[in-house]
Amino acid sequence: MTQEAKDIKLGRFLSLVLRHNPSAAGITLDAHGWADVDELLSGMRRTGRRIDMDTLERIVRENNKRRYSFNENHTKIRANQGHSIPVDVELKKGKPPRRLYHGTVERFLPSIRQEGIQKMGRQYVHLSADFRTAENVGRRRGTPVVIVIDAEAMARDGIAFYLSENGVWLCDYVAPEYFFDPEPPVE
Ligand code: HQG
Repeated sequence: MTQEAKDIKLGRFLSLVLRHNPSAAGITLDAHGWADVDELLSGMRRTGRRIDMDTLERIVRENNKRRYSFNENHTKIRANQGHSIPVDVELKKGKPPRRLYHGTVERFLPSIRQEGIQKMGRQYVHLSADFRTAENVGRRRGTPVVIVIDAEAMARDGIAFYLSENGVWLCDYVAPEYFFDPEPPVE
């Protein structure tokens, strides 16, 4: 396996540990989602994975979505967003762009049209600032469908938006009244 492929595999496990299930590496996160780096490395090694500080630094630096951050002296690490467990990653409130995009798949549309976009397993609904990114989010599950959202109207109505360290827009819920018509993927 190439180093890149190994890093991607380790990164997947890191996301599992830092967002959903820290006990998979036998560790805990603090209230702000931080894991102790030494504990994380030894916990990951206990599962049979080969990882050292240089590898972890490289994974964080080269991650395609900047999913993780270190604290200043690199003794702690956390995921920037995407958690299903209740941690407070101190997200900053922000004024969203006029439109935001949610990538999903056709089969969820009837329910989404009826109930709006729900957080499902995660702490927030995830929205993208551009169409292409949302398409890629949807593509994880099949042929993508992108819902275009009137974020300007939501903000005007007092709905709070947060911007994660890696540029994902988050909110609690998007009601169907804020949808423009879903658009097909761009060829
Ligand atoms: C759908 C990845 C039926 C929703 C991505 C989505 C993103 C509904 C799925 C981040 C629904 C939830 C998050 C409703 C929402 N009825 N289905 N009422 N409301 N859904 O994975 O947005 O690579 O929790 O459309 O790039 O897909 O992990 O959310 O399909 O940024 O860093 O329910 O995860 O980032 O799925 O993805 P998810 P998501 P990472």
